[in-house]
Amino acid sequence: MKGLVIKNTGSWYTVKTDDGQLIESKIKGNFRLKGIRSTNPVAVGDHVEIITNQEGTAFISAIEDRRNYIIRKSPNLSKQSHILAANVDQALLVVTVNYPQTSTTFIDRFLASAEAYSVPVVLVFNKHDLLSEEELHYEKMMCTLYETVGYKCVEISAETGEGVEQLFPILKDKISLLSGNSGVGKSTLINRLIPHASQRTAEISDAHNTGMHTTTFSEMIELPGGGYLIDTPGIKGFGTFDIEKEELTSYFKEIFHFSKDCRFSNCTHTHEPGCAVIKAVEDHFIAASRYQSYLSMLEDKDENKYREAF
Ligand SMILES: Nc1nc2c(ncn2[C@@H]2O[C@H](COP(=O)(O)OP(=O)(O)OP(=O)(O)O)[C@@H](O)[C@H]2O)c(=O)[nH]1
Ligand SMILES: [Mg+2]
Ligand SMILES: [Zn+2]
Repeated sequence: MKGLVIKNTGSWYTVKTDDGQLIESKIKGNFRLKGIRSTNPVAVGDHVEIITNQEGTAFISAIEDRRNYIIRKSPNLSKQSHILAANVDQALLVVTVNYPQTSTTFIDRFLASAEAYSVPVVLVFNKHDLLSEEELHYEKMMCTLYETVGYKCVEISAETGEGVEQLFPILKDKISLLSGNSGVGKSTLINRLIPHASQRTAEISDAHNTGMHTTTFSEMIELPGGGYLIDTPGIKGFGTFDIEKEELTSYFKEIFHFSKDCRFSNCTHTHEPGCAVIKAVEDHFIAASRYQSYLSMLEDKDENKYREAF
């Protein structure tokens, strides 16, 4: 039987079969994936083949080739990685101008790594209801900046439901990864989109203006209008450790655009004469915050800190 892995808790995988059954499955003992050294060879979003047994559970016997997958390096085992999700159509990055404040560096690093994985990103500005006039103005400016670069932005309040309907056509029939710092309202948004999901949400801690991690396993949640949302614990971005320094330019869309006019083809846009990127920053065609994020990623590479970027 064929199915889609929609949940992973420890060694158990919940597989939704093509005829709509949910079957708890395990990986066969000797099951290995070619070329990937991972702590979990199967991930949510994988299309698998299963063999059922008398107890009503099943073994996963084969896995279909992935269109893409998102990995995170295991914190302990340096050579191994953890697959967070496979076959992702897009990522929804939930950000907040305040409560807690999401930094532009965080957003830009996430966007750059998503570019590296060819995963389109939609920026979801949440907690609209909490913002002051000034913060709303800042939110608008951020939206304009990122729309100009080429990312779709929506402004919502997951708590009140304001603006959430803009997400329906975006999410329809797609597998969407939900990301964002802890406390920005990912679980609240899921509850809003899927009334019966009953995601646990956390009270934000006033003292630090940050939330607590309350989501502890990978799960795909089926949307009433078709499609799935993946709410994965603690994703701060994609695994970026295999981005080459020379490639970094191409992961910042507007920097890449201007870099074609740099005098040197291997220009790093830091000090070179005739650099069209630096000129574009000076002329305000490229936002200073974006350029700073680019420089900070480049610096991490220099110091070989890149592996810990997220
Ligand atoms: N006022 C307001 N509060 C919100 C909104 N969205 C979420 N919250 C609150 O913010 C807090 C954190 O929300 P969660 O949904 O738990 O955040 P999360 O992103 O799932 O956090 P983690 O699971 O830790 O990653 C909760 O107290 C929510 O009620 C919003 O749009 N407006
Ligand atoms: Mg949560
Ligand atoms: Zn340059």
